[in-house]
Amino acid sequence: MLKVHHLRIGRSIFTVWLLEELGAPYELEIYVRNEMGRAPPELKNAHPLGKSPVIEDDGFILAESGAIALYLLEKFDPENKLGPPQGDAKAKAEWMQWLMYSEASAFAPLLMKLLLSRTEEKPPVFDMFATGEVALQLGYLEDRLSNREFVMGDRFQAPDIGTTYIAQMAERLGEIGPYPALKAYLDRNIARPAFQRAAEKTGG
Ligand SMILES: N[C@@H](CCC(=O)N[C@@H](CS)C(=O)NCC(=O)O)C(=O)O
Repeated sequence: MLKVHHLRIGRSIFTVWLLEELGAPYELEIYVRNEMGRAPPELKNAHPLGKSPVIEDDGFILAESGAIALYLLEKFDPENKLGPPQGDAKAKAEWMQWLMYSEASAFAPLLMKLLLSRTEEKPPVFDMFATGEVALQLGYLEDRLSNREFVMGDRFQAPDIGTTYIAQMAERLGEIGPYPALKAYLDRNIARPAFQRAAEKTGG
């Protein structure tokens, strides 16, 4: 059975959420962060980078949430309910852009904010960059969601999973206040039964 190596608390809950949305069978191996908030060394037994998510499917090992999402869709979504549009190159590329956006553009500024929140020192070069970039990324999402229920339109699809992760991180960092459409989107998505099951099974 497909195994997910899940590090609490972090983005691999979103791999589990996708599996729950797809109704796919899986088992979980759960790891706990150390006192510095880092992964324990045992996660390196699953993948040399020692980061999560990692999936293991009959000896096939895969890391990187976006690639994992595509693999799971290919394997468990034969009716293509949550996957990319087929046959239209532009529509598919736009869908892929949104699948990758959360990890590629949105995440780094939020991570920088998170790290800055853990230290007294706030070097202006980092602080100003993070503040400006967080506003840019969250403002972009706010615009996108101000007239759409989900990032691709009126239907929940796989790119919503990573985007919800960004919204959740923004909320944890106290940054979501100025973005009501993003906040409503977050609340709507985490109320989904599949997310609730993932949260319960992983412990967050
Ligand atoms: N780009 C990778 C990032 C993986 C990653 O950094 N995962 C974090 C969890 S949120 C992690 O394992 N951090 C633990 C550490 O770096 O010690 C992905 O999306 O899968």
